[in-house]
Amino acid sequence: MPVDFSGTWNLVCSDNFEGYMLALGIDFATRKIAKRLKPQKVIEQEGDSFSIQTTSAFRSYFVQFKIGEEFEEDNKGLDHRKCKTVVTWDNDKLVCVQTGDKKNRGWTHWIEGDQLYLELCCEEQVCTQIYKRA
Ligand code: VLP
Repeated sequence: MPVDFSGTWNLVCSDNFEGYMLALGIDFATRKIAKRLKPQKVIEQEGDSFSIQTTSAFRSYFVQFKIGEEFEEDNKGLDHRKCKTVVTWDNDKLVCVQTGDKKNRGWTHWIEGDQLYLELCCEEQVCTQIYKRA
């Protein structure tokens, strides 16, 4: 049985989100707002099908995918760059690779205890976030 990421998760801490946003070319005014946000994630996992809704007071983002199936991601409301995206399992970690204009772009989710981890990468920057169940 794979890990079940399903549930509602609230951000409790975030490290180097600023560096990640800079690597994505997010402008100063947007970064200033975005760094104060405490997003909530609602993850639905059914077999190999996932949806992740990230909601904040400022912007929200929705993505859905099947493990191993490449799709076109629009990153609407984020940096708006289109990527060829694929998500796979690495043991109990969910690993997303976002191929496009930015090198080394992607994210990894895993669970430790009752906490959901998210590592966001872009170029040389790594942002680590921790979420707790709502
Ligand atoms: C853009 C970069 C902040 C900052 C401006 C808007 C959405 C894994 C994955 C599923 C993500 C989240 C990426 C956040 C990039 C912000 C608006 C913040 C709220 O999540 O769970 O999409 O990639």
